[in-house]
Amino acid sequence: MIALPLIALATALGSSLLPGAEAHGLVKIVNIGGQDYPAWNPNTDPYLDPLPQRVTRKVPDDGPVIDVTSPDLACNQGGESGAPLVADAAAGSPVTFQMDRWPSDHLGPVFHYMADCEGDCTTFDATQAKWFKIYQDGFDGGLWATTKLIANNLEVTVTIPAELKPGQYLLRHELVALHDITQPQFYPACAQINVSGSGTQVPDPSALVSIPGVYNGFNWPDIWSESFTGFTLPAPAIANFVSGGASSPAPAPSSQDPAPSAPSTTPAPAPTTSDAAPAASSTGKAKCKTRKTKRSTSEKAARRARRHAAAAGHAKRQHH
Ligand SMILES: *[C@@H]1O[C@H](CO)[C@@H](O)[C@H](O)[C@H]1NC(C)=O
Ligand SMILES: [Cu+2]
Repeated sequence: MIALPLIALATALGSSLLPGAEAHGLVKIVNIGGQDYPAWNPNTDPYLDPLPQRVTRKVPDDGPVIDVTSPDLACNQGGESGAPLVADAAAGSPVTFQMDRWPSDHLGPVFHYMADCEGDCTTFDATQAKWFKIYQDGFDGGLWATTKLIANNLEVTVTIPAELKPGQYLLRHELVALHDITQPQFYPACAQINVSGSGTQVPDPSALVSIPGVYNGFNWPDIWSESFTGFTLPAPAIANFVSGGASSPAPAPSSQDPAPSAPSTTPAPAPTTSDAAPAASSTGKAKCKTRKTKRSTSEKAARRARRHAAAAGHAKRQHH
């Protein structure tokens, strides 16, 4: 009887001590144009010779980006420069991102953005991209998007806008974890896609945002607060498309400033005012930090978090 939990614990500890075993999550596979593409795996790919050719840009590890002003927010650390391959997909077709794992306590929204590479994605600097949002899922029916992702085989599917004009685009997948009320965590990853089709439209220039920039000043909620009832998604809204011709128009300069990160147009469904303003940090990458427990009602969650930390056996990463 007692053997089961012990075995479970031993297994968890054992696997976490293997090199590269981690406890947050990485994109494992991206299905683009009906084809599975393994994502860049920082635990194994860097050690292979020759280096594997991926359609996803590099990530250094499975940890979060925590500084919303860091260039790493675009496509993660190392993802500013291109991957060698671009995956073909038709406009209007689905793209599925599958994670290798995701901790159930890392609750938060899921976003997808795209950006025109203005030519060759393999040489395109992601920090210069003008992004438009094509997918967002926050908190609905008592469920966070990350919870739904876990229940959905660790997958989330987004559709390439059918009207989008052909060309090469970055598709940015992003999970945000809000379990640490002092510090939201961002997990971005970018795939390079060659969109085909007869579309002629471009995102409405007013929908274009810079990353970093998009979340500047956004007040992420205290999801553990008793008064937490809903989550107002950060701007921008899902992009509308307008006829835009053959060449990429220069993005309006006004889209560069962080203004779009104001709360979205919908009236706030009573978001909690978080008293834990995200502290600016000097580095983009961070370890998964301990969530501050400020209410006894959060004890259950805190215990969960401690279990998570114990199971993860983080010697170096100080997860929770
Ligand atoms: C992108 O797709 C178009 C249309 O299918 C094709 O002609 C072109 O060669 C592709 N480009 C790349 C870089 O794969
Ligand atoms: Cu984590």
